[in-house]
Amino acid sequence: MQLSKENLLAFYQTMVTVRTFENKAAELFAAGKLPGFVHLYIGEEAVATGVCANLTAQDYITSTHRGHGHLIAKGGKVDLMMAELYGKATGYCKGKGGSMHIADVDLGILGANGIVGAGQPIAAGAAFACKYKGSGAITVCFFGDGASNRGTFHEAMNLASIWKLPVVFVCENNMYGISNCQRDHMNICDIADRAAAYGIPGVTVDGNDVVAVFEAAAEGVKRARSGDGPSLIECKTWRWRGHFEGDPATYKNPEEQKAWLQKDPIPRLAQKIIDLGYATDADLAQIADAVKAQVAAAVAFAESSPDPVPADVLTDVYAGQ
Ligand SMILES: Cc1ncc(C[n+]2csc(CCOP(=O)(O)OP(=O)(O)O)c2C)c(N)n1
Repeated sequence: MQLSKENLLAFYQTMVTVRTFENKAAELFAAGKLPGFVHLYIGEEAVATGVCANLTAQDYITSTHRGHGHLIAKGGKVDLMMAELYGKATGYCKGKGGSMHIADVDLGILGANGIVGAGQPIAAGAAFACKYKGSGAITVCFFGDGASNRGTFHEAMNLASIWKLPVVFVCENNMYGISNCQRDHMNICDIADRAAAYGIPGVTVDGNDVVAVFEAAAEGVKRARSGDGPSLIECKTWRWRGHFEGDPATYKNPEEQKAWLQKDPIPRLAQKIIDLGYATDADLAQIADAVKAQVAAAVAFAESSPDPVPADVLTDVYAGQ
């Protein structure tokens, strides 16, 4: 598939926004400015970007504890996200959620989630609602290799299959569940093979190639929209950072880490754009500068925002109701 100049430049902008937001979050966390845990998606940007480029505002996604990339790719606002990371009253969850609990239902973002695998049944439920209402919308469920070992995965895949639900399961196989390498936590190489157990298509793609991800997702989305039911896409990728900020990741093989850093999805896309004559280095630098300014503005917004007040501690939560 030959994607247009507009498509590829939009991919670039999204991937650079995710990377810039996350690099800034790493810096802020190290400076002690962000309360709570932060799990970064650096290196995995092509997955969220390629998948979400197939979605409309009406479609839904479920996310994970590593959700910033999914949220940005689905249209989440970086200033409200940054304020949430800071725990400020202007954040997406008014400062009560932090990095792992950002949602924007108006944008179809059903929530990042600190419980591994929790998004899978939520995605099946959202897809059931779409089918029941005949809305034409679909749901994408993002999850990791570790989460594909949970019962929620098998239950959601089975129900989605028998009910032909409009859902695309996207496994981001970054090869680690915390410090546990995929080689040690499952006896298969390709998680996409698990689709066969549910009678649905399963495909493995290079998760660091945004165009390959886009194309695989386009197939899954087409199938879901046309009423043929779910599919499973496994995107092989790599988490550059530790499991969470502060984790030195000493369990990773340094040679493997080095090899994956060479496969950085962003310069790879930049090279493609330049080779096709769609933009110059200077044009791409201009995009990166604009994104940097946007993220700097998000930090300024967060830093100048008020803290939540103690009187609001029980508002917008279910406690006591
Ligand atoms: C139900 C549940 N079990 C365990 C944990 C602790 N935990 C947090 S992240 C994680 C690993 C998740 O690995 P994976 O699904 O591959 O996602 P990745 O972190 O690689 O993106 C675990 C076990 C949890 N949060 N929820």
